[in-house]
Amino acid sequence: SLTKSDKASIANIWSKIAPQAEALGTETLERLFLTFPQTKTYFPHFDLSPGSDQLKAHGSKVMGAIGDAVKNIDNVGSALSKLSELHAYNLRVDPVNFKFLNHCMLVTLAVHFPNDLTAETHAAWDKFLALVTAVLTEKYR
Ligand code: ZNH
Repeated sequence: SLTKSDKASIANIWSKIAPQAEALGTETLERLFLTFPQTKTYFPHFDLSPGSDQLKAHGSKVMGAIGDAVKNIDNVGSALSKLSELHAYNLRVDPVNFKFLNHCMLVTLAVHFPNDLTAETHAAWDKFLALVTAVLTEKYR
């Protein structure tokens, strides 16, 4: 689970993401679709060309949910419970894809905040994304 210092570094990195959440969310998705093209099958209704309006809107939503999780770090389960239902019952995203998304988000953060992504911060953010994933995939059956 997250230590006090994990939570502090997660909040610190989030304060740097927040002003450019849409751009970083969009870059995360661009990396996801390029590196793990099978993830595109969930978005047949989207224009997935880099920088498309739909990609930006979705990047912004995904980062927004990450922000909600950061702000409710001791209660991510209830903060994201609606989203958890959506992913389990409606979207039925294979949980393996969350690992791919988390990886692409970490790469994006490392590229934009190289000085902040120490080994410790990296580990903290990785644990945090695993927690978000656990919440978003817990209702699957
Ligand atoms: Zn998801 C949707 C978040 C993962 C797929 N998402 C969504 C949304 C959000 C999210 C916020 C919106 C909702 C509403 O609108 O209400 N996700 C998220 C997060 C994560 C995720 C946070 C992690 C971390 N997803 C995911 C994955 C996938 C997905 C991995 C696959 C690949 N999502 C999805 C889809 C959708 C969503 C398909 C729908 C879209 C539209 O719009 O249509």
